[in-house]
Amino acid sequence: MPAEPQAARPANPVIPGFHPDPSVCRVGEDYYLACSSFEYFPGVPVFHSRDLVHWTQLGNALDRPTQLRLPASTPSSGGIYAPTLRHHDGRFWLIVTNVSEGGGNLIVTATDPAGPWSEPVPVPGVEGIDPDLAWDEDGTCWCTFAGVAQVRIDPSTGRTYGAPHRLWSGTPGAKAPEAPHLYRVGDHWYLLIAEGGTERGHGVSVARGRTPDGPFEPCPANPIVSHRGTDHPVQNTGHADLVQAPDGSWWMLLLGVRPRGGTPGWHVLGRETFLAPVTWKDGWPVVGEVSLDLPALPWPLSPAPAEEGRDDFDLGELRPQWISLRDRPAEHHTTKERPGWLTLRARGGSLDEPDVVFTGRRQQHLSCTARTLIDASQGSGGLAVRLDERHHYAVEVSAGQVRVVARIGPVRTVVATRPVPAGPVVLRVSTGEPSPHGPLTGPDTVSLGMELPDGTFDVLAALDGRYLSTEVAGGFTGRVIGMYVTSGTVHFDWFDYRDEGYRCSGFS
Ligand code: 6LW
Repeated sequence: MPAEPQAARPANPVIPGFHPDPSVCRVGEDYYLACSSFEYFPGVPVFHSRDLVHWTQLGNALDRPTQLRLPASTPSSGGIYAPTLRHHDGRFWLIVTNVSEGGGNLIVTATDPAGPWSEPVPVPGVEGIDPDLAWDEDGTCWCTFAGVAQVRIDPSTGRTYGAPHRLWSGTPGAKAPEAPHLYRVGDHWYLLIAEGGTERGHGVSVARGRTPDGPFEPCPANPIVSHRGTDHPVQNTGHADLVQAPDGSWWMLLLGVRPRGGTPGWHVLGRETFLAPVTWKDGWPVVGEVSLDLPALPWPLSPAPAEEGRDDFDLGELRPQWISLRDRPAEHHTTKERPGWLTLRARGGSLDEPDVVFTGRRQQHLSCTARTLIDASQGSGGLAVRLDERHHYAVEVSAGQVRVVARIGPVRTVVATRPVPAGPVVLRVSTGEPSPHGPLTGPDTVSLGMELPDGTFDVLAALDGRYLSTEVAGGFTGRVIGMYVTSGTVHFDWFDYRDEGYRCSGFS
């Protein structure tokens, strides 16, 4: 058994793990936040907080096949990009892009952000990613999107009026002006954007104007956020949204990554959501440090939500943290067939294929342990650390054997095998610090194996974690640890995930 976890000290990132492109709004004392979800189903996790630090996932805005169909052609890092979440006229409005075949921009609404969310309203007149919705005093709604361009919209029908017009392309020479959000603050409209690309050059810039459709003058201090060219442990800072607290203070939620190891630094958890303080000077927002420590908060923190480390699959439904690849039909993923167990039934082959049946949770801590009790007497399957189809490590049970399989780019290999006696077995993966190796040190080590009857971890393989990092695999997601089936039917009695408590040691 792993050691009991220590109580986690609240810190940045406030929503760790692959939770990028945060969009936030406040209603009274309550904050709500939504993120991107790419090729996973359900899509668009929605969170609630009372203090901007502790966030609890309420659900997912796109949780029915009628709202989200991701065809098998959806590549990893395709699917659902960058939502904007707003509250207007007694309803929550969420606009988001589905970049997969037959997708496009769409709007869903809800009176309760925990759901149900409406069927999607398509927005064919907006062809860019990262759409934003903002209403002016007359009730006119403006949809602003990457580029940066804007068009007037009726968000209840998705109809747009006229052709989109270009608003601002950000700092001359900076690539990818995107992620616009438009706000009225005092006498000005502020257009906040990300630029420089979502990698190490990422940043946040701002412009202001007297009307929501421009013209806009850029802030002389742009970029107002960027860690480009620094050795700060939080990198790629950008794609931000602003929110004002009930006490009048302003805050930014934005994405950042935590690279580790030698050069060039590898981040393995995807892009995570950080909190930073905002003040105003001469009519411009000034952003405090985006760091691994929490900013000083002018209010007491609410109690930390209970950690849902262990799932016994006895709720009848899967908790909202569970995500599956592209869809989750009941014939292939169910907790009803064998109550108290998650049953996965194969429809495709290995983890290398897009139609593999896989259900997992985001790896949210730099160092963690995940365990599951598997009954593979009627099939083959296991426990995987997945970045995408081409980058994953797994410990798998099949025909009386347990084996560790590694897929790195075009190469797939069985790293180790062991006979196992008949009956259920506990599979285990854990991530920890790598052994120091100067500039060649990786971000972490991923150990995979099974538990012996006395609970000790029989490590079949300990593999360099860099191959399950964004810097190697590319893309927009992060690691997901989960259960999968490659043939027949496999049952999982429970899944247990623990933070092992390491903090970021930075990169060089
Ligand atoms: C998103 C863009 C970005 O649409 O990455 O970091 C893209 N910013 O704004 C995918 O998350």
